[in-house]
Amino acid sequence: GAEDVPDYEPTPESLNQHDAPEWFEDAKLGFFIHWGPYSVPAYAPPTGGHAYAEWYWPELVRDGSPTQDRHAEVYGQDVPYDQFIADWQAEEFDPRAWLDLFVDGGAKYFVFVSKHHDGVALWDTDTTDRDTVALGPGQDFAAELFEAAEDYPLKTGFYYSMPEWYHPVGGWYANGPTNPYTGAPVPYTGYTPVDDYVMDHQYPQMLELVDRFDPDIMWCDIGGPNNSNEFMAYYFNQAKNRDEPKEVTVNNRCGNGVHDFTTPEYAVEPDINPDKWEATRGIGRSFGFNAEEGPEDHLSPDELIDSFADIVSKNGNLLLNMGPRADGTIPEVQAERVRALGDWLEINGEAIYGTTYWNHADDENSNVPVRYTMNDGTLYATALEWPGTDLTLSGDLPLVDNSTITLLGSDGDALAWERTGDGVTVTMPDEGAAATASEHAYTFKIE
Ligand code: FUL
Repeated sequence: GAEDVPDYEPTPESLNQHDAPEWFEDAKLGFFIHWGPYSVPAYAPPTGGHAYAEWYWPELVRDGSPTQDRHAEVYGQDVPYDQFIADWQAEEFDPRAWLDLFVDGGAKYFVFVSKHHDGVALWDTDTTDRDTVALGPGQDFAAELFEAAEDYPLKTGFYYSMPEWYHPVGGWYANGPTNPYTGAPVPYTGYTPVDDYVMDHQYPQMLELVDRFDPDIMWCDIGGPNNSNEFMAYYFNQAKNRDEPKEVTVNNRCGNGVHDFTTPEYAVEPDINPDKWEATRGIGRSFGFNAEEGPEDHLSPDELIDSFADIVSKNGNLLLNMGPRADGTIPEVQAERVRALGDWLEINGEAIYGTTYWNHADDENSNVPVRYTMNDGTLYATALEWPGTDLTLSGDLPLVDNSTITLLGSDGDALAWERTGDGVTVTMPDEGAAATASEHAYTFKIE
């Protein structure tokens, strides 16, 4: 039991004994939410700037950027970034609508951006007035979301940006930006003076998130100066030493060289990586909502599902981001993609949740791209395209005489198969029968 495990010490050697929990390995899918003052302009240029709309502020103060020109036109050149905090009304914010969508999409967890690099905290922090309760929306979004989440079968997580771009002491680009037109310093609204960025601000904020909201995941970003050894020892030990212990987990961006899992961004591991990893990206090119993007900038359901099957076959999870509008609603193109994934998982989820990777992720012998997963004695082969009349698979499949191969979601009849040369040939059912089973990718259960 967990109580037999000695307490973690605040050293990388001790903290690296901690691993991604089984629930995280099994979960495979989480949704990420990037929502903040940057959701008000909801702008990133199609070219010539940062594709991430949540990077609006540094783009705004970058001389000659497309964001700067457009900002002057739409808002006026003297309007500082912080005006968007005041303008952010969040008038349609409904945590249950988000949580319902997470569940419909098949997620087992979510990660909520508690504070991005702009330094605006989305909870009622005691450390500063630069938060959404003292300013702008006047609401404690983290509290509302986490309270509502108690009624949902979802693990919970926080993203937390370790540095702040323009925090007056020891931020990332310390000493703040100036207005590019006038050279005047721009405000850091709500700033509460501190001596030591890490010990008076960052570390207390991270402890607040844990103590008030009890997240299952702490997803740091950027690293840099930190007190993460102390933080992680505290986080792991309080989870382990309570009456009903639970297992929490951390990513690899807390700045202390410790991780339970790594986090490739807009990237996927080329092959199986036994060290647990979680791919993250937006459905489009940005995390924060970018109103400039059209449907063609977003993953199609087919691309999304194929990529997800690929990730899981290589020991990854997918943390897929949604960027709500400033009012709190999730744009339909994003919701649609998420529901397509959920529909696919309704049929094919047994090849995903709770599985592990197999001997190889893909199949060099198959006639269409295939990805494998394993659960106890059952092997799953997911064909990313409809194979036609036959599906050919690798000769190393663990098939014995009475093994069966069935197509998930079909009528369940076992398909004829035979060993042929170097491989295995499976006779496909007719497309009509299978099309009712699933769309986008087709899972064969081999037992
Ligand atoms: C990055 C950030 O800079 C992006 O804005 C986003 O939050 C992504 C998940 O992490 O490092």
